[in-house]
Amino acid sequence: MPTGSTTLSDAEFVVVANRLPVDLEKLPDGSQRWKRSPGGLVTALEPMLRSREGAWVGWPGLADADVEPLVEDGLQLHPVRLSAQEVEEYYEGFSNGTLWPLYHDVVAPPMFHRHWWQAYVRVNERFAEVVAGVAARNATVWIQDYQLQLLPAALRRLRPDLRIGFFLHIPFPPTELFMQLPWRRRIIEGLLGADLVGFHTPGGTRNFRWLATRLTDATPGQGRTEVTYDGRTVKLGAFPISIDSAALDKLSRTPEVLERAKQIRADLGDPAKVVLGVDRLDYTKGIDVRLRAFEELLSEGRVDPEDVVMIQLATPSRERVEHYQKMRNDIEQSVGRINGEYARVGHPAVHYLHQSLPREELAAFFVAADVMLVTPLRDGMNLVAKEYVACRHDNGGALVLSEFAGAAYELKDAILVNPHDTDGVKNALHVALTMPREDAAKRMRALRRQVLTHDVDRWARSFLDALGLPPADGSAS
Ligand code: ADQ
Repeated sequence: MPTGSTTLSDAEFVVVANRLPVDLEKLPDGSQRWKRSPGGLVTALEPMLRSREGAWVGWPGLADADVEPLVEDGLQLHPVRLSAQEVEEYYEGFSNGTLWPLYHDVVAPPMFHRHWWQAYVRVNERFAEVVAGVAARNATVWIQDYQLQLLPAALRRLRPDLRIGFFLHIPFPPTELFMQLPWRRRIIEGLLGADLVGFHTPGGTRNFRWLATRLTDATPGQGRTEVTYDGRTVKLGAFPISIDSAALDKLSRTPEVLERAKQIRADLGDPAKVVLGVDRLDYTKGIDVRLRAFEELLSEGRVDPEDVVMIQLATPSRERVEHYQKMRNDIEQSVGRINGEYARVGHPAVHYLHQSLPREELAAFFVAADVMLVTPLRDGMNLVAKEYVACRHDNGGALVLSEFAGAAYELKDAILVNPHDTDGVKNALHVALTMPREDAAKRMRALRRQVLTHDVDRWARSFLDALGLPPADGSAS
């Protein structure tokens, strides 16, 4: 797949993420090939990277793989090598077994292991070396997410000339929780190596500012959006991420998607109402919360399984981590129990697909669903909520959204719920199922105004503007 349309050279703009935008795959015959892994971040940043002949630094997704840097459609890709043990300790361990649960309100107990931390330090330093070798003098580097929180400072030590931005895609936790981390000061110092640290919400910014001034020598700067540290100004800010709203809106209007949506409803037996959940299979997403709410509504007779069908689509995720295996079993058991009680042959009450679906298919499900249930216990943003809204060009459908998703700050016209309050979730689902069409359409119109005017491109631009990156056609830094 890679094509050599340009050659490798020092890059003026570098994106760094745990993963490259392409995955290296091992085929049964032992050979390797690249596979595109299109995500929102890639879509948002690709045009910007290409217009600046930028570079992307990340792990190719396969342990112990020695791969040379390559150029793909004008985009330089620089792989960082991770050993199988580092994948286990830095990625599955410290990133997903310590930081992920800690930053998501300790929904699952975080594990603190010194050897995981040491691997995290080592891998962050390796990333710093690779980036330092790729970035041109005075280049701009944009670091993504919780796997790389030590990278800003590590990189600054090697390359003080660089302009460094950092964006956290998950929540930055309340101080009481963050203080549990044995290496708390090191993480804050790592982040303070950046010129700009961005979060999804003002709450994340506040938590970080408080901790920075308590745990390090940082002092509050002018206003609430900066601190002074090590003789430099570190800017802080909320930059709520979004989706390519216009593209999804357009996709959802195509005859193929509209036809497929009809077919999905027909396959379900043309029920009066379709309720949908779409998530990466993760314990933070509250899939159990919505199954419980649905089950209780059925058992109380407030919802009739002849009229209402629920679909849960779940992308497989982190399948090697024990907590995820257990959660998958629990969810599948709940689905089995609900169907055992309320289904009839050929007519399940809950349809559950543990599969990753293509974009077009996902859009068809969004178009087909009368109620979208997004009930995470904690979520940095939650793009699914925005994707559903972008697909409802008919102003139909209703969004039930957790207050604990970053998206709730912007999507105020959703039916907001506290996912810890089962009765509240049940009532919200019931309200969504029975809301008069005009009331639902009024809410959806307001939601669409928000999502269509605040897309992922605007997110990336506002972050890079705050970082001081001039537009591609302006003078380079
Ligand atoms: P995630 O935790 O992965 O992202 P989310 O923002 O909801 O969560 O994005 C999931 C993506 O996967 C969506 O684009 C969705 O359409 C897609 N997806 C889910 N199930 C799917 C399926 N079965 N088939 C195909 N696609 C599926 C992290 C943070 C979020 C934050 C994002 C971006 O946890 O809070 O919003 O990063 O910053």
